[in-house]
Amino acid sequence: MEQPVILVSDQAAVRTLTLNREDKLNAANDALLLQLTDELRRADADPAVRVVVITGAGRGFCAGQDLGDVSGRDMTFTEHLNHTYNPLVRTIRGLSKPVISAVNGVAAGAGASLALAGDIRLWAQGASLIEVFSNIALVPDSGSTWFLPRLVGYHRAFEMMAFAEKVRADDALRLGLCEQVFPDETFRQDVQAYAERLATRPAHALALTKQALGAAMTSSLDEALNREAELQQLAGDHWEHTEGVTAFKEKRPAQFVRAEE
Ligand code: T3D
Repeated sequence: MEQPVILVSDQAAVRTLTLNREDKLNAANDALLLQLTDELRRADADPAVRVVVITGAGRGFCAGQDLGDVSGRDMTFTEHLNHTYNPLVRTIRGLSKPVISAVNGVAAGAGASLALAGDIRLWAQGASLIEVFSNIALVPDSGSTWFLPRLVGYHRAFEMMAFAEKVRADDALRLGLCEQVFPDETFRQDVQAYAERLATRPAHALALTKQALGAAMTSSLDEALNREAELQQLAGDHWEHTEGVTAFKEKRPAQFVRAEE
C-alpha cells in the first residue's frame, strides 16, 4: 500500500502535519502540496485544534519541488505555482491559528519558503536552509522573495539567493530565520512542548494578532493604527479579555482554554 504523503497526528490541542516522502527529503509533489493545504484548512475548522505544526519525516524538512515530477507536466510554471505552492503559503499565513514550521532537517527551494512561512520557526540543531533555486536557474518562489528580505535585508537575501549556500542553525538564529534551536535528539518533544505552551495562550486574541501583523506588513502606520483600534474592540469584547483581567486581579494564572471551545 502507498504511504500517505502527509501524516496527521493530534496531541493536546496541537495538530502535527508531517511531510512524508522521506527517501526524497520530503521533496514536494502535487499530492503533498494539495493535501497539506487541505489539512491546514481542516485544522483551521476543527475547534479542538489550537496550534498547527508542519514538520518533515526523516532527516529532511522539505527539499522543495520534486525535480523528478516536473518533466511532462501539463502546466506552465505560473499555472503550477498558482495551483499548488501559492495557495499553500496563503493558507498558512491566512490561518486563524498559529502555524509552527518545525524544521527538523534541510529546507531547500520551496521547502525553504515553507520553513520561513510559519508564524513561529523552530529548528533542530542539524537543520539548514538553502535558497537553492539559482542552482537550477530558477527564481526564488513560494514567498521567499517576500519573507527573506524582510528578515535579513535586501542585500543578504540576494547573496543567499545568488550563491545558494547552506545556512546552518546557529547562523539562522542570529539572522532571525528562526526563533529557537533545539537539540536534534529531543527536537520533536521540544517542539511539542513549545506548541502545547502556545496552545494555552488566548486563541481568539492570537488570531486577531496574526491578522493585524499580517496586514501591517504591507500597510502604512496610519492604516495599522486604525486596524488595531478596530481589532482591539473585537478582542476587548471577548471572554478571553475578561478572564485575563479577572485573573490579574485575583493574582492567578489566566485560563484561556475552555472545555466547550
Ligand atoms: O512549479 C515549479 O515546479 C517551480 C517550483 C519550484 C520550487 C522549488 O523548490 S525549485 C528547487 C527544487 N529543489 C532543489 O533543487 C533541491 C535539490 N536537492 C538538493 O540540492 C539536495 O538534495 C539537498 C541540498 C536538498 C540535500 O542534499 P543531501 O546531500 O543532504 O541529500 P541528497 O543525497 O542530495 O538527497 C537525498 C535523496 O533525496 C536523493 O535521492 P537518492 O539518490 O538517495 O535516490 C535525492 O535525489 C533526493 N532529492 C533531494 N532533493 C530532491 C530529491 N529528489 C527529487 N527532488 C528533489 N528536490
